[in-house]
Amino acid sequence: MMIKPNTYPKFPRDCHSLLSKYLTPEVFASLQHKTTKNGFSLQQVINSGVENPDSGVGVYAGDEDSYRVFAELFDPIIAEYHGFASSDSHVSNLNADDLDASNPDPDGLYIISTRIRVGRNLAGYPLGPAISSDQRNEIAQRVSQLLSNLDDSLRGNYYPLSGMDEQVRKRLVADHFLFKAGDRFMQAAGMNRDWPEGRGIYHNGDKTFLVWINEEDQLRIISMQTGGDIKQVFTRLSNALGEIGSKLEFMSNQHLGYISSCPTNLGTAMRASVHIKLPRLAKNMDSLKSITDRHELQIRGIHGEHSDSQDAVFDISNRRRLGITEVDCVRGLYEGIVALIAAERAQ
Ligand code: ADP
Ligand code: DAR
Repeated sequence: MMIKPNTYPKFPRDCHSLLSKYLTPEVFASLQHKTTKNGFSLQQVINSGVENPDSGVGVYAGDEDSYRVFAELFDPIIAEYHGFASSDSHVSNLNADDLDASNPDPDGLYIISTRIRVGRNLAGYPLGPAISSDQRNEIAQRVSQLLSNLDDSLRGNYYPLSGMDEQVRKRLVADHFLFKAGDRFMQAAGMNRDWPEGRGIYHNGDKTFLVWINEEDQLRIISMQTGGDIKQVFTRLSNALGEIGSKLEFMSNQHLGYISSCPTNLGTAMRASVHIKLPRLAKNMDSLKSITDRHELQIRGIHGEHSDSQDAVFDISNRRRLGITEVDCVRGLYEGIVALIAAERAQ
């Protein structure tokens, strides 16, 4: 269901989304009749946040042009979420040699697993909310073909979601390898169209290297393993990105770095996370949150976004992704985890 075009939306009083904060009547009047080169409208940009007033952000871009055409709305949202001004430029650094982050939990007392993912979209295509079924299928074919030629430790197979055995799918999701079905936020943004057609997962034999195709981004490139060897996870991802990035042109620009539909995933588009068991801090959430806030870390549940922690296991990850390099993202997670483990021991 789409909201009415050219009608200034009403947000409930308890709505705290960045959309509701920055879509003033003046911004709405200025943007309401504009469309991007792909015909993407303001109504499409804001639909998810209007239909889901519990959104944290509430907007999605339909293409790279959205960030230019609707800059009056996207820029203040990006500035508040990432602390990144419209005049700033993003710098990338995926050099693992620059990452000084040993395993913060060598005895394996706290960290269950480490996962680092980046989102990527292909230059020359619209983003998820505006892409056509044919374009989405073309991307799935091109990317799965490219992945089938990866060597050595990255070698694996592609598994389309269409036709996947339901028990296999549920197991992959339960074991944290596969994405859940598109949520209501993605639904309202137009990202679940034709689901599950054109979606799938590639993974190597031991599921330490995975690529999601056409979920929220066209690619989610993932390195993950049990334990806390953050540097090994980062090195695997960096090597894979070097190989894949030499064969595909990713959508990016100097200002916003790698382009994603959700503005929270711009820049590095990197989320570096650990699943960490903190039974003592779990009883003192104010203390836990003061540490994650200080280190600009985000707390998610063990099944990812919009899920709950279980048995004192938390998904802790970097919150900022833009105006910070990939090495900085991972270093920031490392420092935060060191602080959390010290606080857990001191409880
Ligand atoms: P994304 O990381 O792509 O933003 P989610 O937060 O929904 O998406 O997480 C996707 C999946 O990755 C979920 O099943 C989640 O449990 C899993 N996951 C995230 N971090 C880790 C981790 N450190 N170890 C194991 N699984 C993880
Ligand atoms: N539900 C949207 C998305 C926020 C960030 N998470 C993403 N992109 N998966 C919101 O505005 O809360």
